[in-house]
Amino acid sequence: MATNRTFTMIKPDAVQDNHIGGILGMIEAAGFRIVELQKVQLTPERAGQFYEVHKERPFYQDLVKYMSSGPIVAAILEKDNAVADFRTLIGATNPANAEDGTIRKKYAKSIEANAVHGSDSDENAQLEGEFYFN
Ligand code: YYY
Ligand code: MG
Repeated sequence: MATNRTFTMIKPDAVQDNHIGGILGMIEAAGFRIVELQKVQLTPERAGQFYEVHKERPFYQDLVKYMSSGPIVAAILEKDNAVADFRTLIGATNPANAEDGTIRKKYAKSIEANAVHGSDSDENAQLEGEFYFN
């Protein structure tokens, strides 16, 4: 059964560029309820821990530096089929491949500064939510 919750972060560039409201607006307009919400600055250590699954990937060090470069907004979202529907709403990792109407198409600047995170499974949604909210 699909979970009814997922986890997201609005990444540093999008926060810096005043897109918190625009992105949360798209999320609510798509039928998600914001269950938890927090603006927070990650240390490099915390960012590294969050993305630990990618630590062998070539982009890991840059990603950790980027994600700790300014405040982010973390949120838990609720909707039927939340994980899959949210991945559809955010669009492809590389904004060059993101479809019209997606958050990344509208707000992402690059494959790294791609505006938002979205959990990729029910299990990760649970773990990532717990990383920020008890
Ligand atoms: O889940 P998603 O964010 O769409 O992509 P992942 O493959 O999980 O990668 C996590 C994060 O890493 C991505 O949002 C940007 C960054 N990244 C990158 O900087 N360069 C890549 N070639 C792939 C991913
Ligand atoms: Mg991912």
